[in-house]
Amino acid sequence: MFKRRKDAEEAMKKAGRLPPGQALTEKFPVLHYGPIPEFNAATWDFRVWGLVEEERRWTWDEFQQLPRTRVVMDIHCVTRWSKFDTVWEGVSLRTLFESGLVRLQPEARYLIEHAEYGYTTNLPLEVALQDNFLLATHYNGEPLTPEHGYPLRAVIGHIPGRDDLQTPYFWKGAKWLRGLEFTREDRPGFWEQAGYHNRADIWKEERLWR
Ligand SMILES: Nc1nc2c(c(=O)[nH]1)N[C@H]1C(S)=C(S)[C@@H](COP(=O)(O)O)O[C@H]1N2
Ligand SMILES: [Mo]
Repeated sequence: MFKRRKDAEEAMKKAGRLPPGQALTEKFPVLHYGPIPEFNAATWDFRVWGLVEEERRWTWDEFQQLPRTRVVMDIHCVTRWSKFDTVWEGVSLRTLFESGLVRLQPEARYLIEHAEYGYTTNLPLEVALQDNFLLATHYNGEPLTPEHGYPLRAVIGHIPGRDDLQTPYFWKGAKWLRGLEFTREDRPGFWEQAGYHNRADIWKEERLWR
């Protein structure tokens, strides 16, 4: 078992997919601050506000109708575990713009993800628009489990071969996501304020801010 994990890790390292200081895991660790929220389909909503032409509010039923995307990526947690070839399905932010469902004001430069209990995390707009950022409802073909963010979470990871894309650590994907805010100025989120790196590039090991 240990040997198999080590062999898989070595293969990923050879393939250039293991960022410095990371170790391969075959499990799916759970990491967050605070309790796991309850989900109520009747009261849940998803809001888009800030520097948008019109604010949006979708119910759970309406959110299901949005165009869907599937992305396979490697996820890298700042606590040094990496999980490879994870499969996510949900709604891509870029699709929301391209389909005209959300229209940004020209000054918008940052995305603030808002989750239950006031958790936030921030990304530059150009990163949130990449193919490796998804608003995910499903993991490996199944709805998210409560501890991994059911019913909706943001996900950011590395798409193998797409070294043109920026990849931050996994905390930049908020679980139990409830809304997106677009801003002109950057605004460090929960872990960023706690001392984690604002950009968090996995290849440069941008773990802590200082
Ligand atoms: N709402 C919320 N989302 C969160 C967090 C949190 O504390 N609250 N923690 C982040 C951190 S630090 C990590 S590493 C990932 C872990 O996701 P996982 O539990 O699915 O592995 O979720 C991120 N999303
Ligand atoms: Mo984390």
